[in-house]
Amino acid sequence: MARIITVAAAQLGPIQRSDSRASCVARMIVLLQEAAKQGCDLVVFPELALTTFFPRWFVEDIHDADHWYEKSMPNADTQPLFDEAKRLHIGFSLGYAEITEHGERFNTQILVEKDGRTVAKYRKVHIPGHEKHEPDRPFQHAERYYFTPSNEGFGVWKAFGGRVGMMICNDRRWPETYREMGLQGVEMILCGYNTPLHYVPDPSQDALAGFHNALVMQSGAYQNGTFVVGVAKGGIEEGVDSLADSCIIGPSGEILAKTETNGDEIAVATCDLDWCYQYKNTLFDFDRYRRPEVYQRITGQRGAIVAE
Ligand code: CDT
Repeated sequence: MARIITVAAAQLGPIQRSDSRASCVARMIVLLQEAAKQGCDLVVFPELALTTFFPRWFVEDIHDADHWYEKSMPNADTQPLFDEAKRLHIGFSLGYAEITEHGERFNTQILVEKDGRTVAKYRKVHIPGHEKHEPDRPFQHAERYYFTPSNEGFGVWKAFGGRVGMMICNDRRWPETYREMGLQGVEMILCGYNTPLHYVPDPSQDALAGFHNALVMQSGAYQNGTFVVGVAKGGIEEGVDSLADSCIIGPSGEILAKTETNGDEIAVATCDLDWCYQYKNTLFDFDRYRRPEVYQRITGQRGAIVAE
C-alpha cells in the first residue's frame, strides 16, 4: 500500500519582541486550518516559533532571558494549538526554546501525531554563533550563550506511517546530520530555521544565503534518499532581515514546493515515501557501496588536521 504524507511547510513571518506567545499560536492555528483544507497530514513550523529570535540580544545575567524559554510543552499558551490540531486530526512539528527542570537550555523541536501525542523530541546539536557579547556587531547571534548543544544526536521515529527525523537550522549545513538519519532509514526530515540574510563574519556570503540554503538541503535529501522539509521564520524581525525560501524537497533532490513570500504562508506537497527507495536501493545503497572502514576521520577528529 502506498505510504503518502501530505506535508505543509508552515512558514512564519517575523515575530517581534513584544508579540505574545498567544498571538504566535493564533497565527499558527490559521496556517494549520489552511493546511487542513488542503488535506495535509503534517504541518511543520519554524525554529523558535513561539518567540522572536532572542539570541540577537545579549543579557549579562542569563536568568534575565528565562522568560523566552518553555518550562513544559504543551503549556497554557500552546494548548490551543494542540487542541486545534487534534480536532483537525493533523500532526505538527514545532520549534521552541526549552528549559529543563535542571536548568539546561536547549533549542528544541517536537513532533506531534494526529491524535495529539507528542511522539518525538529533538534538541539542536550544532549550535552556531558566539558565546560572548560582541558589541561591535550590528546584532548578536549568541546562540552558544543561550543553548547547550545536545549530546543526544539525531533520532528517527516511526510516525505518520513512515520514518521521520528532525534537525534545526544550522544542523542542515552539516552532511553528518543527514547521514546519521540516513543510516536509520529516514524518509522525511523536518527542519525549522532562522537565517539572518546578513552573515556578520563574512558579508560576501550574504547574497548566497538562498543558494546555500537550497544547496545543503537538496544535496542532503538526494544523498540519503529522503524528503526534507525546510521551514523559515522569514522577513524583518526587530530590524534583522531573515531568509524565507521554505521548501519541500524530494529524494531526487528536486524542490517540490516553495513559499513565495517572506510572511505567514504554507507550501504543500504530497509525498510518496516509497519514492525514497528509488535512491536508497540504487545509487545510495549504503550497505552495498559505503566504506565506513576508510571514513575514520569523520568521527575520530573534529577540526581538520591539515596535510603537510
Ligand atoms: N538559527 C541558526 O542556526 N542560524 C544559523 C545562522 C548562522 S550565522 C551565525 C544558520 O545556519 O542559518
